[in-house]
Amino acid sequence: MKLFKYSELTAKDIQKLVQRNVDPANEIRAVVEEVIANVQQHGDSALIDYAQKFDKVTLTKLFLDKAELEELAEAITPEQKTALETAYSNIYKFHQTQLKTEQKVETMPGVTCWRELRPIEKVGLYIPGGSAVLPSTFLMLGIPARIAGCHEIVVCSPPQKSGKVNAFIAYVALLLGIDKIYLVGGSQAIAAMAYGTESIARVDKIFGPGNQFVTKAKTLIQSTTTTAIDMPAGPSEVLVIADDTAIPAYIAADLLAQAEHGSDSQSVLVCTSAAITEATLAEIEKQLPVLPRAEIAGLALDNSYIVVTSSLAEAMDFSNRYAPEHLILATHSWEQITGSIINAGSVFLGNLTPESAGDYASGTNHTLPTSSYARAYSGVSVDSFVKKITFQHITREGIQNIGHTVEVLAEMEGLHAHRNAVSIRKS
Ligand code: HSO
Ligand code: ZN
Repeated sequence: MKLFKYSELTAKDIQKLVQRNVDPANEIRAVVEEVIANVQQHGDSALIDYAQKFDKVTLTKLFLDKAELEELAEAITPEQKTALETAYSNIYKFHQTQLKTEQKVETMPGVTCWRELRPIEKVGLYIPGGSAVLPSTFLMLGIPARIAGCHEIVVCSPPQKSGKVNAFIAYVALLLGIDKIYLVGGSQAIAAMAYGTESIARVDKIFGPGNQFVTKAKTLIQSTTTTAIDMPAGPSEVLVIADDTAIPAYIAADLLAQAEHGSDSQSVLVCTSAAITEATLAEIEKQLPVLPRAEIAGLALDNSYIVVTSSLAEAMDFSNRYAPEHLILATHSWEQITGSIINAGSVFLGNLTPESAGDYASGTNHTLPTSSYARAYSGVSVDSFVKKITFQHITREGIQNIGHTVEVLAEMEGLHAHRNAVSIRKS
């Protein structure tokens, strides 16, 4: 990991450090555009061809049904079952409180306005299955979709070598009451859910992380269809702020947990203590080589860095500029600095709160804005699966109260039909 001193960094250096995932794109874009066009033209048969080409499996049908999912789920151990169920229950509990009814507001006597939630009718969930299969992502997307009450939940996940999904994905489908999974991965899955094919329904909004091809497809279909997406997603990242009350072995473990996601992941340490920094580097040397994904994690660390600051305030300043997907405050003083967080996807407080807890089971969602999108985006929640529709009702008293104001404003804009729509009701 490269090491920088905050005091020696110019504004330009900082700008460079916090910049990531600059779209290398045109090659990826060309490939993805071709896939999208092909799926649009040839539907299911293109999907079967891509399963052969990219996933190296021959599919006789594009989906697994409930009986097949039940059979696959039998391979799961009681311990694994309990872990998935505990995660399910915590994530459900946390997300359920997000479904709030808002108060009606009487803005003037007789003029009442309010908002009501309605689920997005058809949603598409993309569950990645490349270098790591992520049943936890299925929980993180499926639970809020269920709580929101979405009518149709289309799930796509790439077929494994067996031509199926693994037992954990199958079990999560059953927990969620989802009885069909389409065996489609990559940008072709996004195209299928955005345009629809003979067997896959077009959806209103697509959710889920994925590789660069999936991400590119999500951004492309956004401008060519009326299907929305959850957020633009880049490689995963963590920023750890640490002081001399942090524990180097824990910091190293957190940085490595992030790094093992992919060689393009980024782990950043911003530390007020040179001694803790040094000890963390030594811990990384110790913990890295024994990881099964050491090679991937090592590559990610090459793309990662440490910034040494002279105070927690400076560290937070850097973090706010970076706008991390995950922010860990490895300090006893976390309560004093949470108020100064401006940009972050999800925050982990104190030495005993690892990101892994939130990745899997504490209750918060792990689908979060990356690549500094945390400046403007929130993570996935029940809100992401609903629309908020505004309503208003005006009484006879209300139209008298608001009428003149609207008439004057309509006059200002020279829109007389607007004025008349009020005047005609007032008299
Ligand atoms: N850290 C990832 C989520 C994840 N981690 C899934 C393990 N499995 C993005 O927040
Ligand atoms: Zn993770």
